[in-house]
Amino acid sequence: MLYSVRMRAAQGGAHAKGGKHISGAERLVSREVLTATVTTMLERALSHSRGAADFTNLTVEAVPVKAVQETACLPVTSVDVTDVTAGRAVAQAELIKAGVAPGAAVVGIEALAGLAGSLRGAMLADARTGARLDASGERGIRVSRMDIADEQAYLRWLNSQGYSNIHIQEAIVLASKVMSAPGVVAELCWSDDPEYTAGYVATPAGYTRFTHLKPYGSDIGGRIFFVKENTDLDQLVAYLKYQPVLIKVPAEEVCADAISC
Ligand code: PML
Ligand code: MG
Repeated sequence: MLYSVRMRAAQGGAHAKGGKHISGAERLVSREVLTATVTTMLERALSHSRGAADFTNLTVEAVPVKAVQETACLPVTSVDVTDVTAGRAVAQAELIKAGVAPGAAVVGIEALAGLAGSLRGAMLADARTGARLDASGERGIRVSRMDIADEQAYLRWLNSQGYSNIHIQEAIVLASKVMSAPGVVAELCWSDDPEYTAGYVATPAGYTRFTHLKPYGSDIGGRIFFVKENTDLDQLVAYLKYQPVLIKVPAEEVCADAISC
């Protein structure tokens, strides 16, 4: 048995009562690490750079191992850009390369940039027009029930590429699940953490990070998933929310030196 652990935290009351979204997290873990996972999530909600939560919802749900699908982790590339304008221009080009229509890429970037507050989940948009497809409003569609299959191997794999922060760790897992979903062409995301300016475009071919997609100090972030025409939206949303998925990193190189491996 595995356990889906989900946290969402807000300040000024519960999300449904107008509280400001502070933090959210998702894990899919074994019984051995369940208690520690819950504690870490609670601590995170209480000491977040977006503010201390006064409402935290923690859900723990058993998931039978036979229900879990596996999918490959996306390869990661980082692109240094000088500022937000340059970052958004290259992100737009990456979306178009993945099959998002040029106009739809512009509409999607504007939709994220025009948010009045952070989305807890993601917007779904038509990859031909950029028009929003879901009716989840300010909540967005929350991708849930996913984790990395082997955390230590994942951290080694990330570290070997110079990546160590929690934003990257979590975002690659989420994006890898999203790219395994039926009908998704690409994802655009930038962080809601005011101290974190990076964001990314994910496509089925990989996860490309841009060092500036949002101005420093802004606490408005979110995600938008561009979806192919004729996609069954109910099926897609059910997959994103409910299908348990574990992400597998590439097998490690065999290494003679056990210490550095
Ligand atoms: C978030 O955690 O708020 C989203 C993070 C997006 C960017 C992660 C990265 O640096 O690749
Ligand atoms: Mg965040």
